[in-house]
Amino acid sequence: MSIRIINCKTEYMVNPLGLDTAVPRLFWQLESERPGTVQAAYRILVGHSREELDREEGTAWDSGITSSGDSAHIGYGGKPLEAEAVYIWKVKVWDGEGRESEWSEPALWTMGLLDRGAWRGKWIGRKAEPGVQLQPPPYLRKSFKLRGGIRRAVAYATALGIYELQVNGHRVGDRFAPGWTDYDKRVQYQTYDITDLLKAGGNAVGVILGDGWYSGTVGFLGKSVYGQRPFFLLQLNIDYEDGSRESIATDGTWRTMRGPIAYSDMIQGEAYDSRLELGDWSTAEYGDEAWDKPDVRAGYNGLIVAMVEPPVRITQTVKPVSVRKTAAGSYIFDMGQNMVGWTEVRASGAWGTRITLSHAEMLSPDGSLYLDNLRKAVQQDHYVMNGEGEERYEPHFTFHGFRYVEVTGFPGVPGLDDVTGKVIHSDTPSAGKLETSDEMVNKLYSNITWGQRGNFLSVPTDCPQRDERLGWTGDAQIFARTASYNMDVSRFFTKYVWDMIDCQQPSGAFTDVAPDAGWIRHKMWNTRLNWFAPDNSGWGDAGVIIPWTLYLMYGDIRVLERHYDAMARWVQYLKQNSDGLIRPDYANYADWLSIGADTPNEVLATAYFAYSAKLLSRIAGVLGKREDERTYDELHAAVADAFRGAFVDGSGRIHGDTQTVYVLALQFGLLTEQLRNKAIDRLVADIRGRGNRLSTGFLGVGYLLPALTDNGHTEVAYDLLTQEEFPSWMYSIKHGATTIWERWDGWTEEKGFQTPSMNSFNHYSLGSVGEWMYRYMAGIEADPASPGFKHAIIRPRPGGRLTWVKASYESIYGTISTEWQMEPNGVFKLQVSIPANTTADVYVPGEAALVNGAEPGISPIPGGKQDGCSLFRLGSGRYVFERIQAGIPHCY
Ligand code: RAM
Repeated sequence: MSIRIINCKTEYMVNPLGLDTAVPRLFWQLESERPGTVQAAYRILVGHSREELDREEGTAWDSGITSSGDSAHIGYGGKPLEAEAVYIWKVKVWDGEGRESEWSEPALWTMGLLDRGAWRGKWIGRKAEPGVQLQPPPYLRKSFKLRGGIRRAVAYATALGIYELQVNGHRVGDRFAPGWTDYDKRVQYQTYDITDLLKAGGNAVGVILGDGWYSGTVGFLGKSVYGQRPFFLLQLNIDYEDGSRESIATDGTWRTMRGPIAYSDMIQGEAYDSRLELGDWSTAEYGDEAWDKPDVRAGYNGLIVAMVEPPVRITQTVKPVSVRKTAAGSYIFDMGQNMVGWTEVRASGAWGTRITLSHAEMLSPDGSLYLDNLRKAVQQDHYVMNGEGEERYEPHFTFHGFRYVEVTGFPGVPGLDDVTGKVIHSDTPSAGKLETSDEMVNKLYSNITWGQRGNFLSVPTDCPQRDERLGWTGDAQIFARTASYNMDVSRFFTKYVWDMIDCQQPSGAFTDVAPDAGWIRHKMWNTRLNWFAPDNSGWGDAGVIIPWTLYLMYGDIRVLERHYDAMARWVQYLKQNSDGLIRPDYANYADWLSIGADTPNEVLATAYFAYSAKLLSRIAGVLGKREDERTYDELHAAVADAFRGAFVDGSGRIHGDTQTVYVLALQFGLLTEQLRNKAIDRLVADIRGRGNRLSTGFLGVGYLLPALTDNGHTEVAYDLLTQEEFPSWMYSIKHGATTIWERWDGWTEEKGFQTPSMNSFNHYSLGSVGEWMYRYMAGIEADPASPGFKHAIIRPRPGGRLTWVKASYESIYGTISTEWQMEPNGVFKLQVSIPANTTADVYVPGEAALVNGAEPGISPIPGGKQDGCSLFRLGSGRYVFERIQAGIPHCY
């Protein structure tokens, strides 16, 4: 039985191009049938070619045989990395008994442009058409001749705006590049290897340039937040076999024209007239004599950094489930799923026929599209046909949140095949799977993941349909843990932390939305309306909670190191802006969208202050900053003390007396042992008193079920999970929800739709219960002492009406899975799989034994009985446990 090395990654990616970090981190996974496999040593070779590696040479780095169990986050330790160079690497390992693996398959990364001077091009765009509100996206092109013998051609591209790149008529790259950043501070560039698309002789590069977030509409913050119109920057470096180099870069010699797109705006939709198409405009043969000179921008003062976030892509297509003709003669398609992206329409018809596609999440009672909740967003795309055979159309720089599509002007009668939904989001690979014996719980899980798909688009947005779509930090933090079980969000959140840092205020305050995009200004203007809070508890705290989540889930220490000072500034700010460690009550989002329970702002704010201090202490500990660790731990204790003094009375009642105050006080360590018990009693009494209903909003909801389970009330947690009466998760499902709603009462039997000014049906925050489903129901828990699931805590909590649960999670070390069944005869079975080079503590309810698995005969660790569970300390392998003594139904 041998050890194999699989899934070699660099900076969390498979063969990434264009890195700009001086020390890329390497990852690999081990695979072995031998139970308890651990890595004892590794050797990494990094060179410039496969041949070199075949000779077992690492001209860039030979780590030598290094004693270490680490197989993730191994920092490159060789010669200084050179800009644009290709690095190929492989690794082999030795296990605890000295057995040697084969070399891994070679993996690679390339470096990008490392200094500003390497960008020799100019930012180019097209002058605005006078008097036109929504401008047509410019087309830009350049043709050029190349010699034969091209060895390698790499394009580095970015935009202030968003771009679609074409080379010799072929589309290159993904959607919505370069993504959303605070363009005043930084823009990301993308790297494309286009060697195969170029040829000796004539070549051409073409670009369609959209406004995107840069100059288009950003939520309700208006148009042109960062600039008036978009600009594009490209550096194409061509290396020949003979060692010479040629470069093509954007400059005044390019040509520009408007094309068939009249406008394409994220919030306003698109209009496209196919009669104005430009033909093969991105090929060398195209005659661009009639095209104009581009407009050259003076320069750009922000940073141009390599792409951190994963690209936005179409990840799947959706077919409509039904279509219905309306009285007005249009057709309404039901996609069967509230989704985000756009529709592609297929039609054959006469020249000049105008087809309009309108998108909405819901239908009004009369069966028409429910558009009121879109506010000022126009989720409409218009297409004018050219009449030449079968035509297909999909928009370019816009997206919509919808389940229903109304097609107006279709020539003839459209069939289900004439409309296709395209799902777009940041391509964060799926990481988790979860299935249970209960169909409604499965649907809830599906709704949670669709909410993530719909809202992780360059930044974590709050909603995808109305004129908002902003990176609300509070929403992001409460959902971050759920998100990272569902999908690999390592790079997505690494980038989002940059967004938060870029708009951290001089005071130290983290903002409510990131990128800020003018929200702070907007808010200050609203001060007149008494609406201004310089920070919002639970929102700003995302600046500490999200980096901590990246550490917990991926073992990422770099993010902690890099942003430590910023996090410390936030905690310092909280301290300075409090009175005797009690925070003011201005944080006016409170426990946003709670239902029938108002948590006082100052209670929430003080609780979150304590939590940020606590996490910062742990982060300081991870970074070896012992003094800070102690200081912030003491600060946490002092804030907790102040919290009790100000808000908790002798009977254990916490000011506000809401579920959220108890939940946060319990989970943030604010109570004494005695007060904990009282808080638990009050929490449970409140839930029971409401007929097993919750009342939590965004800030409390994520901690609600964990608080119950951590404190011996798993049954109450299950009662809430499967509650079908209003307000509850299942209430929305009973009424047809396919995504998580923004509000518990987004729609009710009594009142119908909630106020349209704020009623999204695709908002992930209340879906933060996904975290509990993985960590508690399925029992796959991270261990902060050995993060990234190097050591896992497996502790499933059976309960409620569920008879089985099956879950898996792709950790950076490999797949962890759990599967439990509660059989009618009371027998409880648990199957667990632990990846190589990791260990786990497995808690099985009651008196349990290993009945089958990697090493039969393994017994619970002596004295390992904990909280009514048998505890097994295990290495990698597959194991099956059974409770041998029936009658202890749950593990608390
Ligand atoms: C709304 C959104 C968002 C929330 C803020 C406070 O606009 O619902 O999710 O974070 O308000």
